[in-house]
Amino acid sequence: MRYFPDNIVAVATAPQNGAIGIVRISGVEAKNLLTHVFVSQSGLAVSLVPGRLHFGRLVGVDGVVLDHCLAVYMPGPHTFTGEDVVELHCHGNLLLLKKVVAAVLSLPSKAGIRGAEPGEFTKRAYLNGKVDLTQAEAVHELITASSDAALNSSLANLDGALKQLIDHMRDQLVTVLADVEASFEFSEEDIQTYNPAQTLVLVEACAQKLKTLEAAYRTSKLYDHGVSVVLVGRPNVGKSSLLNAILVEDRAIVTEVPGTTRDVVEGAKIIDGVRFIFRDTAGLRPAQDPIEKTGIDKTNEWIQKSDVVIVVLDHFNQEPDGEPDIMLPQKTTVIRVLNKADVLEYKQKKLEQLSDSEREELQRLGGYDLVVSAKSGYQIPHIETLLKKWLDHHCDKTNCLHINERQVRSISQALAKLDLCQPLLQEGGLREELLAACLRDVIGCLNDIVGIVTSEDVLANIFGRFCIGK
Ligand SMILES: Nc1nc2c(ncn2[C@@H]2O[C@H](COP(=O)(O)OP(=O)(O)OP(=O)(O)O)[C@@H](O)[C@H]2O)c(=O)[nH]1
Ligand SMILES: [Mg+2]
Repeated sequence: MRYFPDNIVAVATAPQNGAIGIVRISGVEAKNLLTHVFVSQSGLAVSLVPGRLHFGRLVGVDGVVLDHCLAVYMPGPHTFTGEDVVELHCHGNLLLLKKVVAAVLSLPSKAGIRGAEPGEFTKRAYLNGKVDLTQAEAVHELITASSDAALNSSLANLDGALKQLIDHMRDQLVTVLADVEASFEFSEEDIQTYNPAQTLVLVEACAQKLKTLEAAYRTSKLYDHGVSVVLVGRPNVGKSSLLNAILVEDRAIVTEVPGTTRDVVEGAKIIDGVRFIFRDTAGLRPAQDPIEKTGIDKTNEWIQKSDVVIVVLDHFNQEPDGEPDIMLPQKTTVIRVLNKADVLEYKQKKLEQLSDSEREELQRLGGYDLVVSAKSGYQIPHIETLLKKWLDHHCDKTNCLHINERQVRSISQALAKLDLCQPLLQEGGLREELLAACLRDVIGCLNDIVGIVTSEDVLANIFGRFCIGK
């Protein structure tokens, strides 16, 4: 345990009015500070039982009652920060909570009391060895998760799943490194202190695990930022109508006038536990009007930035103006949707009335993925089905760990170093110094992930993103 000389205080709940607001104090004098502001209903000092919620009144230094509240005192080291912690469960008025914090800050304190910095409670938990860096980051990721999938993977990290995996890998590599380094001692004699074939198997197994974590990063990114889906096409094909049909709400303006949508209109929907962000855009056509031109520029930007592009068409076989000329990035998935199935005809039938085989024939001939009607709702759920398939293909749901950008940088560096180890082990013979150096680098990268030695800059960057009070 590290000793922090001062005490910190902050509102721990969201900065808005609510039923309950919590003020948290952590530090060596937490209990003492509490006894100065908290009295029983009758005005007497409360004898605090650790871990028990006590009902009483909060009083400022001038003796004025600030609130009726519940207070709990939790002695360290079995607390979140590892220090003595006090929580005041007040009425959730932000103005009131600020007064409570001000009252605590004005108390006499030998060690000093100050407002906590963003993420400082979690930083103390990390520095006191209560959590490793992956668990500390998981706290922030859990708070900001916007889908079930993001919640579950952050929770797995909070439980220590990533830490355990990295620790296990590192322990194995440390043992091998010790054996390889021992060979330096016996360089003159012909003694092999490690088994190159077995070491190679271990190195390959570690590389495989790290590759799985790299894949988990791509999945985590989708969980964190959502999947971006952009609706594009010529004006009037029904992009805005489709957006509204997918979201089941009147989100974008729909009119029969071509060029209605100028700006990007977006809305989100959770599909299979993941957040999809749908964006309706200005129709693509040669435009003179500067406002429409700017809108079309934005359409093209979103085509470049999105994971999935839904190209909407409203005439089969031949578009009157030719199909829109869309510059698609290489890896982007394109879904071609033929809209207005309620009015378009094929084989003298409305598209909605086609048999399955006729519809498949039409889709194949026109290269459409789907025939829909935004107006009647025909086949709209199938857009979700296609997006679920996309998700199955791009998300590794078997891997439930959350990997962030900082972690994946170290994972990739470790992988690059492991790649160097492999030929050294295969070729054999007198390359132990090089092998040991590579293994040391890999271990260093793994240490970075869990935060065994981490610079103050990196910590400031991680915890600076937290909210105050966490
Ligand atoms: N019959 C029929 N009409 C539709 C359908 N979808 C859209 N429309 C009509 O087509 C016209 C244009 O619809 P929008 O959704 O505004 O088209 P848009 O592609 O967003 O058009 P811009 O914003 O101008 O680019 C409106 O009159 C809609 O009512 C459909 O499935 N069937
Ligand atoms: Mg529109």
